[in-house]
Order: sequence, then structure tokens, then C-alpha cells
Amino acid sequence: MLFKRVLIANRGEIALRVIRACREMGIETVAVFSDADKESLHVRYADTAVNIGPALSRKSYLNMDRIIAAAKETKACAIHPGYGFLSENADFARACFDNEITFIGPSAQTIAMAGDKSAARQTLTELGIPVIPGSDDIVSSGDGCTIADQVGYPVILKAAGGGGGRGMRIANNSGELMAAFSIASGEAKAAFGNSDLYLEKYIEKPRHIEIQILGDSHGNYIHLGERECSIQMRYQKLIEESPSCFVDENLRRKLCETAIKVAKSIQYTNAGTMEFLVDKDKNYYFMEINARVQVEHPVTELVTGVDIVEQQILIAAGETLKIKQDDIHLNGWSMECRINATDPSDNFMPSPGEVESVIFPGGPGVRIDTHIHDRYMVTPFYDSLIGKLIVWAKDRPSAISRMKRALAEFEITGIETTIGFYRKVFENHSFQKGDIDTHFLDTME
Ligand code: MV4
Repeated sequence: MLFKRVLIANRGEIALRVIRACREMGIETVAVFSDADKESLHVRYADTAVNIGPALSRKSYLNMDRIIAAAKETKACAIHPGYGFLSENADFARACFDNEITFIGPSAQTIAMAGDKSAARQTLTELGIPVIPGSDDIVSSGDGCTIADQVGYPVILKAAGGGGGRGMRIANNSGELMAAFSIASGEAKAAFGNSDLYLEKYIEKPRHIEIQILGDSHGNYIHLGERECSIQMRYQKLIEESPSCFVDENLRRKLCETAIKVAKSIQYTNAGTMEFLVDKDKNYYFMEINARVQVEHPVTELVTGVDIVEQQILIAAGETLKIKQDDIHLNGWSMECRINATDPSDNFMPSPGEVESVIFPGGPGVRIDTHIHDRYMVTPFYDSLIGKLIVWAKDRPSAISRMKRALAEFEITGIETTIGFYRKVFENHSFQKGDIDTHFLDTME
């Protein structure tokens, strides 16, 4: 039996995305909201809404007890966590389970395994899955030098306690490595309260390519092809597309087989993403698992025709995947621009304030996922993502033309956004040729 009522433990565009899926499936919805989001669309669109506390995330959207209590009060039988907030929190998944509420995501155990990079690396190496050559565990500067000599310079130090690029340091020789150790461990200690470091061979100018998978609770797995996510700044993705023009049939088969192998090895259920770094010679290395629905999921939806959020709900309800691998064909090309309330002329600093007016693009092949509207107040409390512009067309050149057309129609007044910046990116010849890697924006003029 499908769920009667689902609580959405999130806000913004992803809360709307989940509410829309539920509504189409005939499932009632419960929104939760902070004091800052009283007027938000997710509150209006849901059948019921519960205030869960002050604006600060820690006191509302991250407050497990308040959210579980809201689910019980409203008799919601399942919770969709969206992305961010509690979406990859094993304790929250377990708290749901303990309260007989279905968490729409992987099990608490699987989330914990996905988050334990050292354990994951060990398991995956044993399975013959390519991981970046390096230390299997945290290293001292002495062992680090030995391993660096084995894998060859340049190498990169990464904080064991964190992610998102903080505490990372590159070294081109043993002298630099010694200095990098003391800087990186200090940074790691300050940022994550843990000075432990890993060492890896540094992959120069890699592409970030990820595979979307679905796994049900009966051991069935399918993949939905890749997403190219190399266009990023300071580890924040800005533009994503599917498929990737760098991925040929051979590489796609290998990446997708590997992704499913990883998923099976940790009995991954629900929608998930396996992230890879791919070097210029098409060597690929597994990096990490994203145990949630991702911001960029729409590009996969538009080329596969699969509603990923609907699939998450069906899988969580215990249904068997009805889609078979042979049903999946990557059709055409999709691209997404993340619309952020940030100022490109001021180092992409957050630029909260009131949206005075907004005019959305439309027409053939254009999808907008957003919670903003005229007079919407962008507060400084949450992520600066205020919407996503997604296009579909028959091939990459047509998708680029369509995105340019949509960006030209898009107008937001009252706050700074990334729209104008994307107009420049889509005029860039290297970008148009698909000649991109994770450092593309560092050097784009
Ligand atoms: C790397 C790498 C090159 N070589 N590891 C950045 C965030 C963190 N999750 C992993 N990151 C990287 N790890 C090795 N051995 C380059 C990056 C990297 C990157 C990765 C994914 C997406 C964007 C990136 C931008 C710069 C660097």
C-alpha cells in the first residue's frame, strides 16, 4: 500500500518538487516550516503545515525531535528529506524507523556506510572498483612521503573529517608535501575539529561525472545514465547536463556497471548517485556516494523520462521497480543552470533581499523548479539556491541555443543573481565545444 500522508522535511524548490510528486500520486502532504518561511509556497501547496521553530536551521529544519513530533501530530506515515538538512543523517533515518515512520531514502546503516569514506574505500578496493591511488587510511607526514613516492607527484591531502574541498592541499614534491601537511592538518582541525588527513594522487583537470541509480528493497538495480557536473566554483556546482559529451558508450557502460556494483555492495536502496572523477585519458575513479535526491536530478528526468521523486516514494513504500534497464534510453540533451541569489561581481557572495519582480522563461523544452515569486523575500538563513532553469532539446547545440533563449527571457529584479553570469558562460566557445573540466570557471574570461 502506498503512503496516505507524507511529511516533507525541507523547504524551497525541493519541498515543492516533492509536494508535486505526492499530489500527482494521490498522497496527502505535510509541510514543515520555520518562522522565516511562514509565507513560503511549500506551506501553501501542502495539505497541512506545521511550524517547527525559529529561522536558524539548527532550530527548525535540522531539529529532528520537532520534525518527528510534527509527523506524529499529523499522522504522516513517511518523511521525504529532500537534499541537504537531514537527508544524509543516519541518526535521523534511525529516529524515523524507531518511530515507525518510513524514511524516504536508504536505511540508516547504508547512509552510515556511504558516509564512512575509509571503510568504503577498503570495501570497494576489495571489489576491484577503481579508487584514486593513495593512502587507505589516515597518514602521518612520514608515511605520506613514502606513499607519495609510490603513487607519484602531484599528490593531494584531504581532511578525513570533512568534505567540500576544505582542508585540501596539493603538493608537487616532497618539500611541498611537508609544508602542505602542517597547513592542511591545521585547516582540518580548525574546520572539522579533526586534523586527520588522507593522501591521494592528484588528478589534474578532472571531470566530475556522476551516475544516477535506483535500487529497490528487493535487490533490483537500474542506472539512469550520467550527469556532467564539472562546471562548478569553489566546489559548488553551477551548471549540470545529461548526458556528458565526454562519455562514450564504452565509458558509460563501465561507469554505470561500476555504480551498480557499488550500490549492491552496500545494499543501497532508493535513488542514489555515485560520483566519479574522470581524467583526460578517461581513467575513472570512484569518489563518493550521495545518498539523497540531488539538486541536479531534473536533467536525468528530462533525458530518461523517469520521475525520480516518484520512484523514491514507490521504492520506500516497498514496491518492486517496474522500470527495467532495457526501458531506459537517453533521449536528447538536458542542461540545468542553478539560479543563486549571489553576486557574480562580488565573488559570488550571498545577496539576500526582496525579489521585486520575476519574469520566468517558458515555451518548448523549458522547465523551472523554483519557490520564488514577485515580492519573495530571500533571507540570509538558508542556501542561496532560489531556483533551477532546466532545458531539454534534441542535442547539445540545440540545448545550448534553448538555454541562451531562456536566459534572455529570465528577469529577476531586486536582488543579484547568477543569471547574467550564465549568459556569458553559454557564449563561451570552450564551453560550447564541451571542452570543460572542474577548473573551467577558474580561467574563463
Ligand atoms: C580530487 C581532485 C583531484 N585529485 N582528488 C574536491 C571536493 C572533494 N569532494 C573532492 N575534490 C577533488 N578531489 C584528487 N585525488 C580534484 C577535486 C576537485 C573537484 C572534484 C569534484 C568537483 C569539483 C572539483 C573542483 C576542484 C577539485
